[in-house]
Amino acid sequence: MGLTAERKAYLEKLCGKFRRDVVDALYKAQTGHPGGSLSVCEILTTLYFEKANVDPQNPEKPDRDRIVLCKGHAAPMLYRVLAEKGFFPVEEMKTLRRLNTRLQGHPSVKHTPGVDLSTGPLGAGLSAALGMALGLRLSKTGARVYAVLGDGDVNEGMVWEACMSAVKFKADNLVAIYDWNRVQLDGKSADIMPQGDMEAKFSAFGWRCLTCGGHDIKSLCDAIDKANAYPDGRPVMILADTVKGKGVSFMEGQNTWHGKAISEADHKRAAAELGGD
Ligand SMILES: Cc1ncc(C[n+]2csc(CCOP(=O)(O)OP(=O)(O)O)c2C)c(N)n1
Ligand SMILES: [Mg+2]
Repeated sequence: MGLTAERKAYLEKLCGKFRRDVVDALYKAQTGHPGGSLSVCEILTTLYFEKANVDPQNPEKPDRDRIVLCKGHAAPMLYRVLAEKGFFPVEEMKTLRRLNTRLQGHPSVKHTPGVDLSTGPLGAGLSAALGMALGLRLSKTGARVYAVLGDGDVNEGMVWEACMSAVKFKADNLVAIYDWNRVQLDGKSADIMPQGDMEAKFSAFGWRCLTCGGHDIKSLCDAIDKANAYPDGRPVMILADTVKGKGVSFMEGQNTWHGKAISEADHKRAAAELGGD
């Protein structure tokens, strides 16, 4: 069934709440990554709440879809989405980045319910996701693997090795979503590593390439539906147009908000923009 207007409004409301809670958690922690977390909000919400086959009551079920947050530094948003979905209590967000927490600075498959792969080193996620996709194909469960990449991932040679291998092995149960905000840790992608025509590049590697609005839940749903509708032997790359720091005006598009502690004054400003309690 397509996305109803009610469901879309519900998911958008959730995203508003997630943004506020993540900013609050990062403020409390005085460490972590605001920009990339805010950027990936709708992508993760659409996957976990609308498109992926996951079950918090049975987090290890073998036929579940796998979701790999390759850009592991955006863990706070992943945790907030997982908590809302029911993998662990929302209250636990208070422990973000504290000693002995299950919610570490980067996702840990060993510690955090619902996490399918420990990530953080950029570039490694897509290769692991490909391995998962090939393994799942052997098990004939129909499970799919969604890998969420950032600009920093795409800079890494290993991603392009995975791109070639995924085509060679016809991994059409692998869907990569590129959170394409065009900003990295210390500047714009255009300055750090100019990307050129990404659609042409992934297509030339043999991927089926789609584009969508990365903050538009309907657009994300349509792209994921298209990706899954006609597996044709090719892996799928969804280029999702996003804004780093989305939702907080003074963070939007600013690499300076990649990984910076939020001051009391900035937290007040952000909270006023995001609303909520
Ligand atoms: C291999 C590797 N090199 C460097 C880093 C440090 N690092 C963490 S995040 C980041 C930039 C990531 O930018 P992007 O993927 O565009 O993330 P987003 O804009 O979505 O936050 C870098 C260089 C890392 N995690 N892994
Ligand atoms: Mg980026």
